[in-house]
Amino acid sequence: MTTARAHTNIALIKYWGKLDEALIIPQNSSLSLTLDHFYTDTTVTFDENLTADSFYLDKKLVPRQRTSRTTHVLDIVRAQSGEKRFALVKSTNHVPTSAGLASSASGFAALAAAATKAAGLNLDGKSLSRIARRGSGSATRSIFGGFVEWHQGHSDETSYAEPIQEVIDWDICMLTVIVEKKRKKISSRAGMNSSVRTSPYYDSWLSSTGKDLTEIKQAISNKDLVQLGEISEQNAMKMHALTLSASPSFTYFNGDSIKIMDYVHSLRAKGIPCYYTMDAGPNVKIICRQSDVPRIISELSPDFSSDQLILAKPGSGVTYLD
Ligand code: 2P0
Repeated sequence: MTTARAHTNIALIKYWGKLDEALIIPQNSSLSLTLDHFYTDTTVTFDENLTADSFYLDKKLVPRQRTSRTTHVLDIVRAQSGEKRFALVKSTNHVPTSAGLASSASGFAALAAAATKAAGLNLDGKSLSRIARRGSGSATRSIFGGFVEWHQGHSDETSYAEPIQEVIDWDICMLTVIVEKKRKKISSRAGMNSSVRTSPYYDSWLSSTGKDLTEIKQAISNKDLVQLGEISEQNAMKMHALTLSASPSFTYFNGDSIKIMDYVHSLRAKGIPCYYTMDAGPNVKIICRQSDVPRIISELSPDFSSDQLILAKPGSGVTYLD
């Protein structure tokens, strides 16, 4: 029996589209910040008395038809380790599930870490990230803490994550504004597939994202919040332009998302460096200095209550709890 904890991550340079759907090889490299506040704890026990894998999420048994990705990752672990038994998997999510806060990232990273160790494997972070990737692309990056790059690669061996700056000794955080907790209407998987197939701007996205990645790594190395924020915000909006330009068009924004973007613009006009990013859901993450958070919260307070605002600081990579 092994328990692992993995934190979620938010991409600053987004992953949005697959080259290989089965192996989850992305169309571009991406880069994220792992966050301390949102995480998943997963316990895996291989047991000879089980006749199938069984998966409990937040103490509820998940129906078999919704566990195919979990079983897929367990099958990969069994093939690598020689473990023959089925597994009991118990996960507790400290992330609002499916609210665009990447619970699949922490979920599959924790599963990869717990299942490999329970099966007797002792893998390094790079190998663990490749297994997490097979469950969900964004999980690749949640194996490590701090700023993490997922190298696109072109095969299972070459598509993996690597830490860029694990210990962050400068002032950066994300203020998450929760405007919706419900399951999203269009999954990331379906949304990115549609964007790749139908957006006339997809090639431009790919060519400009490489430049964004190079420049943001420079900003991280210089500990330059302004440059990092500008690149992140623009990269996020380019990703969302792919959904708007898909056929049929769709969007993850809602009215509150736009309202928060307006607030961020006016805060910047008042001299506070803050920037927004969004994923496959309407919640907005504001990249800013922790020292500016009280001011930002007070500016947002006419429209957003304190229980909608969650401060997330840079988080650590996978850890084992036993
Ligand atoms: C990211 N997102 O880089 C991007 C930006 C959402 C927006 O990765 O199909 O759940 O399981 O590989 O990882 C969310 O997609 O998709 C995601 P799959 P995943 O974080």
